[in-house]
Amino acid sequence: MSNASRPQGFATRAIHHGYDPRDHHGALVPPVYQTSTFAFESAEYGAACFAGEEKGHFYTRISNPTLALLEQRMATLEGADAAVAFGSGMGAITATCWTLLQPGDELITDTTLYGCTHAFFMHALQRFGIKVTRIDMTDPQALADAISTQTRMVYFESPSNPNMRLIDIAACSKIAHRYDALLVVDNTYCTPYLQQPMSLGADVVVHSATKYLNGHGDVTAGIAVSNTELASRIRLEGLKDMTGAVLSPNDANLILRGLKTLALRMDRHCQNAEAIARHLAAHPAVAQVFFPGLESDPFHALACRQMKQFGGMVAFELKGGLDAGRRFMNGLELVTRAVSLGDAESLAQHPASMTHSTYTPEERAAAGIPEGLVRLSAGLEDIDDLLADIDAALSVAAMRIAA
Ligand code: 7XF
Repeated sequence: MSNASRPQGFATRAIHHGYDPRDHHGALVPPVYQTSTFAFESAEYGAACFAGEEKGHFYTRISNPTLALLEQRMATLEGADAAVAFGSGMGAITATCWTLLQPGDELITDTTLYGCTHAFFMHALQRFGIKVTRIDMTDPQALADAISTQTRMVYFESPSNPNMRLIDIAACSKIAHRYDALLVVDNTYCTPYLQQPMSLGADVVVHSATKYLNGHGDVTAGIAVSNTELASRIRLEGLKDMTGAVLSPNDANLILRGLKTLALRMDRHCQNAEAIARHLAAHPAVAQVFFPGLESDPFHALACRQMKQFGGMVAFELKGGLDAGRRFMNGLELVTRAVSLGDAESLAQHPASMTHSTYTPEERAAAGIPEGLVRLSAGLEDIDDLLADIDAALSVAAMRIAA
């Protein structure tokens, strides 16, 4: 096979895809087109751009060469034709839903979602006449029972934020497509390095690129990946007219930089998370660990089928519940108390009072999010330092239980 026709691997495409230095004065790193608007060579050319007859860039809210490079790279990494970049994950999610749903449609979703996605579905979409049905999608039969011709979209995260439930993407896509509903999967926790939902039948994959894709905690961004027709609609309706949630070219450049090390970073995130999960599972102060890499986890078999590795996120509950969880968090010195995830720094947060405070306590209970749950994003530090910090915080939490 010639070099040109040989398919390139994930890491190679994450570094090179869509860019040739020969087209840019030999610059190794793609230039950043930090511009809001673009000069038209004639009035007629400008009019043709607006009419969609010319493919040129004309305003950054619609397209920009730096954003286009990020979009091409994410499309190839997810195994899709096209992508649309956004200024946040919520920008990508809201623009996708506003574009693809209309009043009278039904959206079926899992009981567990990131808190603001949950709030958007329950409080915004419902206000505009879209019926939102929440079911336990870890059982695909529940989707088969709930779906109808009114259902236009099936939406879930796998693993879910924060309680690490896994959903069978291939099984749900078959059920959704029987009813011509679109399947949208939030792949933030996995990134395409660990899981490629398009290959399992998803129609749209959304991301908070704020997390692993950027990986350095200095950008908010989002991306929606799909076929060309859906991407064009999401760009021209959801991005251009409905949300205006455009990404800054400088921030797109930082994500392009982050993608170059995505494969390396994910390997280390996954190794550290697994070591932390096993350590917690063996600790007497810990009541329950949520991590699909543990053989005892109810989602272990599906994780082995659906994910390349088990991810960088761990959630757990201490025997002393909420109070012990708070003491644990306050006892941490190396692990940072912060929301967000996927950064070099390990982060710990309390879903019930932070990322998932948009749920009512009843909704959290129904979703299987314990009030005392602590969520850890395993960073890239030396594992011995992380385990020492976690152990010290666990003894702070346990000592007070004993007292
Ligand atoms: O708009 P953002 O870039 O913050 O992304 C929203 C989002 C979408 N999907 C998932 C699975 C997410 O986790 C997020 C953001 N989650 C952060 C967290 O859970 O820590 C947000 C902090 S409040």
